[in-house]
Amino acid sequence: MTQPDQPIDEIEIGRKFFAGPCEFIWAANDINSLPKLGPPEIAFAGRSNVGKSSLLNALTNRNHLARVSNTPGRTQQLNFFALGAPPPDELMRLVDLPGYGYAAVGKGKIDTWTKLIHAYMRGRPSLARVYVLIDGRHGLKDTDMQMFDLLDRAAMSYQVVLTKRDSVKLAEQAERIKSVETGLAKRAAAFPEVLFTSSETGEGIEDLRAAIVRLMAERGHELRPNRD
Ligand SMILES: Nc1nc2c(ncn2[C@@H]2O[C@H](COP(=O)(O)OP(=O)(O)O)[C@@H](O)[C@H]2O)c(=O)[nH]1
Ligand SMILES: [Mg+2]
Repeated sequence: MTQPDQPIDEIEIGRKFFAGPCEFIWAANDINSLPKLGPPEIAFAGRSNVGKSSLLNALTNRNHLARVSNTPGRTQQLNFFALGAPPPDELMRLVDLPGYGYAAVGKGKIDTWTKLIHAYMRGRPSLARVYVLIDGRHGLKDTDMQMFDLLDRAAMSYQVVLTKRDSVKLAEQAERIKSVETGLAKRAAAFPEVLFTSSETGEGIEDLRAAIVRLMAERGHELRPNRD
């Protein structure tokens, strides 16, 4: 007999769900080329090189779902992935947002980026939450604050995930989480709890999956592809 309110159950549901079907379905270059509305969407944002592609791969247990690159600032599209069942019956979508804060793309491109992300967040009722990734080695940067401003303005629910935990000394990890939580304290749309993950070791990945399972359940959307 499972107990739906136990975190252990969410971790198990998350493990099964993210091991299930997952495929790339759509790339949008602008706000007019989004895919038709479907199941809930979870979007991932972060500065270029923060480890977003690596985290999407770790989350979904795939090696090449999202391209891991050493060349920041390349992807300027919104990439959509269908999970839980083959499309059009997918239970949830992941959305890989273009990276921000890469100076070399220039101001014109940054404005285009901001407009696109803002329009997507404002006009997408199926968007359940944005995960904002922050490099755990460096903590918050000005461009992250600008991202939070954008999310707060759009009244878009968001949660911070610190990345590259394997590269941060154990003694510094709690401090890093605390300083980010302090930075989020007065932000209306921010989820108060900060996660710390490593795509290299898998630390924190099951907590992120569980957080997504819980969020979906709160919206009345159970992620239970295989009941056994
Ligand atoms: N040590 C460590 N390096 C990571 C981790 N995640 C990503 N990286 C490295 O960070 C760089 C950027 O990763 P990528 O996933 O392409 O970042 P993106 O630009 O945000 O998509 C690559 O060299 C990755 O190998 C992690 O959890 N630990
Ligand atoms: Mg990437």
